[in-house]
Amino acid sequence: KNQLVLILGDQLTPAISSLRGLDPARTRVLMVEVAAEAGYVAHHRKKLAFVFSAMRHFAAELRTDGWDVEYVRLDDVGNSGSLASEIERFRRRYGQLPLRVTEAGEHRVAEILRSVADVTIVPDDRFFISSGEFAAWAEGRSQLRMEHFYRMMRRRTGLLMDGDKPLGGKWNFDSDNRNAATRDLMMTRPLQFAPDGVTREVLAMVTENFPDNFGTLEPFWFAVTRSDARAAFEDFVSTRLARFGDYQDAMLVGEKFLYHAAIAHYLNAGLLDARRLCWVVDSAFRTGKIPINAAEGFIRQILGWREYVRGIYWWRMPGYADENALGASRPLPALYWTGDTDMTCLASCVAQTREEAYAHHIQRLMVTGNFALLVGVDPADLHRWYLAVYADAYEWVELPNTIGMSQFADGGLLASKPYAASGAYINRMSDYCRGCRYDVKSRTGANACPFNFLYWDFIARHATMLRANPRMRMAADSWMRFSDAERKNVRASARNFLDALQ
Ligand code: FAD
Ligand code: DLZ
Ligand code: SF4
Repeated sequence: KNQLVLILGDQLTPAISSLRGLDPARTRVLMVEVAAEAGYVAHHRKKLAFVFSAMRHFAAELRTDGWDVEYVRLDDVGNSGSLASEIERFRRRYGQLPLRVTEAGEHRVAEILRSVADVTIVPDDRFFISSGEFAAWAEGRSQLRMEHFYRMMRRRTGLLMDGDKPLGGKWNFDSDNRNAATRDLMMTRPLQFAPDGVTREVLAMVTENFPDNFGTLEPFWFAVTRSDARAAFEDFVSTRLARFGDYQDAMLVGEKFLYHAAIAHYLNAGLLDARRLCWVVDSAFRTGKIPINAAEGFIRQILGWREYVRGIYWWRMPGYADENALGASRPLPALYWTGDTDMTCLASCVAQTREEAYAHHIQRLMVTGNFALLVGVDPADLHRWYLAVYADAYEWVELPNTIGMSQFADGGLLASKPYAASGAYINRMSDYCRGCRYDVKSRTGANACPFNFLYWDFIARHATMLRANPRMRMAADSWMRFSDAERKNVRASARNFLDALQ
């Protein structure tokens, strides 16, 4: 053997660039479960089980394909605990083979890999656009807008295009995606898979090694192989995708997945391929199986948002992680871990996060994210929470969503306005408020929905900055028109709530 290839836990595809063109007879593949990756945040226990089980299944897949895989388990005797030290240990045992690795998805790990001796780092071409091409697109623009990026990507790929025109006559059907769900709709759940022997071993290991981590481990139902992940996606396409567009922003108590795909953890780990997903959905529209708002809504999330946030991550790191344009400094309230609050919306989102390591986009953005924005949580603290609790969380995708989209901590680089909203938004899009002890229609006082006075308190705190933003000026001006007494009441309600919060 004359070549060593390291495959990371989110590079689980035989099409990974590090293996391309290599001869299995002359290559050793190394995969390592290490304490450092399992511990850089205290990951949800379902996420840990998913990553380790998917890694073990992928190692088996590679062996079946003829690769010689050295696989180090977390609890193996001698496991030295970090990526760099495991590479070194391998070389001590088997000789100084040159290392080849696909670039890491995270700045922290990229730095580690760069520091290894005799290493070749190859680009990760699982994405529609490289980080260099994104930077070239972004450089020199006075303002970045996802919509501009997205149209450029539609043209570039031909997805949902008819020549140079968007299929369906417009680029974006977002305004058709704002229906509130009702209980009489038929809900299906994501496809579930029973744990096999490998997964059961991993579950036992996670139980043993991570007793204090957040999150319910069982029932564990995630796909951990490429073929099961594909089956989960095909099931989404045939049972939920047609309604994905209509109900993308809806929330219902107890309905954790609605019409969402629940595939981001498969996609980010490498079990699914973004190009294939988009072309399957493109073809489902062209063959009349789904409406345009479903196809466009789904493709926009992957071709648009997913690629856009990745581009911003690599363009702005490492400084991006420390941005805090609104000067927010409150430590993350304990309720994010305990779910202990009378606010039904927040309690539901935290509870399902604990059970499933999943919440859909609007729950992340408009409930947990919105609340943190309004009460002024330190964005770095919140970032560590999102990175820990979701099975799909890797820094390249989580950080820009948290720092940029949700917290406006980059001052408007990624998003054109802060996603701040009062209880009226949550009431419109969900049935949370019906069972809540707070009154979503009241603005102040002990029974008022906290999102209401917290929203106006946020507007008041940042009024000068918000007046300069065309999309927020109206809200800032409305605040100015409140009577003195009402302003005092709002600020007192907020103060009382915030004093009790920690
Ligand atoms: P669906 O709603 O069915 O969407 C389909 C796919 O589109 C997703 O699987 C995902 O790959 C992609 N997608 C949708 N929205 C986004 C987005 N804003 N950015 C990137 N990709 C998107 N997504 C992650 O994959 N990992 C994260 O760590 C993550 N952290 C987030 C943190 C915050 C504060 C917010 C507001 C959003 C975050 N997202 C993250 C984006 C989004 O919430 C999830 O991708 C989505 O909820 C995953 O569920 P799904 O597969 O059912 O998605
Ligand atoms: C997320 C994760 C975890 C929990 N454990 C491992 C591991 O033990 N070994 C490994 O190679 N990768 C792991 N990963 C994924 C890495 O953290 C991921 O490669 C980086 O976040 C870079 O994207
Ligand atoms: Fe959430 Fe307010 Fe509705 Fe209660 S009333 S569920 S706190 S938005």
